Amino acid sequence: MENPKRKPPRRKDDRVILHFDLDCFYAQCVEHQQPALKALPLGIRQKGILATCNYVARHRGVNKLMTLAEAKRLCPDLVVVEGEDLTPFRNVSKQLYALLRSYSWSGKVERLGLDEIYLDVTDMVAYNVELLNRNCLNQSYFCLSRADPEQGFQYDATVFSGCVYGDDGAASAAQGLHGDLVDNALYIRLLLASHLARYLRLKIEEEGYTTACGISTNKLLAKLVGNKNKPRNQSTLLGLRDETVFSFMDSHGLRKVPGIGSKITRILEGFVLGKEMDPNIHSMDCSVTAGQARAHPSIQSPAVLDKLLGGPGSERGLAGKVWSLLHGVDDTEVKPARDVPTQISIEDTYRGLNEAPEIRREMALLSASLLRRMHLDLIEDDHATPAQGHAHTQSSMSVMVSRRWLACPKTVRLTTRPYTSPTDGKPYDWARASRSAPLPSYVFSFTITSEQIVEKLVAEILLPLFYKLNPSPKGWNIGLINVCVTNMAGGDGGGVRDIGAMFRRQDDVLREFTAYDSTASPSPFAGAQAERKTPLTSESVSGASSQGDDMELCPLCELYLPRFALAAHERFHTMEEDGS
Ligand code: TTP
Ligand code: MG
Repeated sequence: MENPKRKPPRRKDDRVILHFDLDCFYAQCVEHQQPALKALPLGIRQKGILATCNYVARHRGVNKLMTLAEAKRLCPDLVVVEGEDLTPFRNVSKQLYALLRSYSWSGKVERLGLDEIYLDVTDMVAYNVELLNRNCLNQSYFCLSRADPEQGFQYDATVFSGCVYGDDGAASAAQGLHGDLVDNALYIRLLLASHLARYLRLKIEEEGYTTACGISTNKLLAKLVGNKNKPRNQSTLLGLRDETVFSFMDSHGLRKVPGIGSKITRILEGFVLGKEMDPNIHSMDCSVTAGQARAHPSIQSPAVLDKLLGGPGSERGLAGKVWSLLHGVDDTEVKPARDVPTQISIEDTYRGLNEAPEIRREMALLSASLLRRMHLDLIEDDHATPAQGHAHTQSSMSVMVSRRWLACPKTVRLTTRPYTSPTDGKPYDWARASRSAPLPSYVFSFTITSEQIVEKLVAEILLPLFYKLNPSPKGWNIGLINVCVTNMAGGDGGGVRDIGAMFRRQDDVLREFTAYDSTASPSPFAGAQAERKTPLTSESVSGASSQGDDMELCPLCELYLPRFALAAHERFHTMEEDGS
């Protein structure tokens, strides 16, 4: 029974949200290239851990983020493929994002990391509810285009597609026994959405990839319910009553609720269990459920939560947000699709670089990767007669291909920090500092080679920035270098027509930024779309097994990982934040 004193936050159910999550994403990308691997246990390696593994391997006890040594012990015939270069994964991610986007009417299509996509399909579902013929539900037609009634698919509206989760007659709904529910507007909307989800999943399968999908009325619930049946399946949360949604939320471990991080988990766990939590126990192992926190007799309102979670430096409105999440309430919008990222960055970590030639070499490697990323994300190929003013054209057979920059970053920023060992007791981002400069226009040239661009960029821009950041002639002990391009021009869809003019204007207005020290930043990745380029050397791999206890805490999710694997893992978080 609900405590009569507590007033649950109001949940809005007027939207329909789909959440797609590609199955064992990196592994699927590799299998797509080499189909023979589908039948074998397959792991994708980044440094000494598995970024992911396919479901054949999972059935053999192998898991995501397992060390390679442990995975091999469990599954000696595991096929291991290198996954350091994210380019093929990014390409597939872009391809599938574009596919789903092409079906959206509202343009609300948001990427989370490389393999998750939210779609707000409220408008498409509402339109098709209007088209329903209640006398002939089993021969319904879902219209995918308002302009072209022939674009669509047939479906049986007497039954949900896929799994149905919840206790509002979910079992009967799954078998097509609607009863009176057929007159319930939310029920019908979710039912139609389940068919749309299936259709879209099949379209993704036509491209060669399988997904899990969650269907609900907000992002939180859609993501959580999608996890219920993986891989290659879908689940609808049929939450017609508050109690259904509460009991669904209650069953999740606190730390499994997106938006409830390790710090909040620890505080709530301590409060619910009435004891100080051991900071050495991992928050992922928290035994307290969302339900225990929600139903705790002393947690009656956001005001109580505020006393627990508030305090100096805490996020504004945090208690209200957590209170809402515990009740399955999440009003955040699915963000409209964006053609270009706001910034692109690439970084690597080192065990203390001290020599100028190594700094120059690493900067060249990072710059080359950055340039490749810029080409991938910011250049568009037009397979048509090129318009006047395009920077470069080339003819291939009779087809003219013109390339153009969709957007041009105007600023380059260099960030470094010294190497610290886990035993130093220094925070992860200790003494991280940055300097920026205008990005020179030759970076966008199609006429000089990438190697030439990289060489000029390092010599003329990055090294001078480096020496400003690290003026002492020796003892740099560099632990991280990050190169970032930002301040995008032309990302509004129109592209950049005249790069020369843009840079002439830019030279007039841009001056070099001053250095700043971002040690106070709570997250090393705040707002960045950083990619860690972690070249795998044989030393670092063989070092993996010998490092034994050299474990480090991920500052974001508090997973303990081998130190050598942390960079690859953090890169994953960065993508999660920015949908790179
Ligand atoms: P996930 O969606 O967490 O995993 P997955 O798609 O491999 O498996 P599932 O079927 O359970 O959804 O992450 C997506 C990709 O991100 C994954 O294929 C590999 C990569 N990744 C990392 O690089 N580092 C990490 O720490 C994690 C968790 C994932
Ligand atoms: Mg996935």
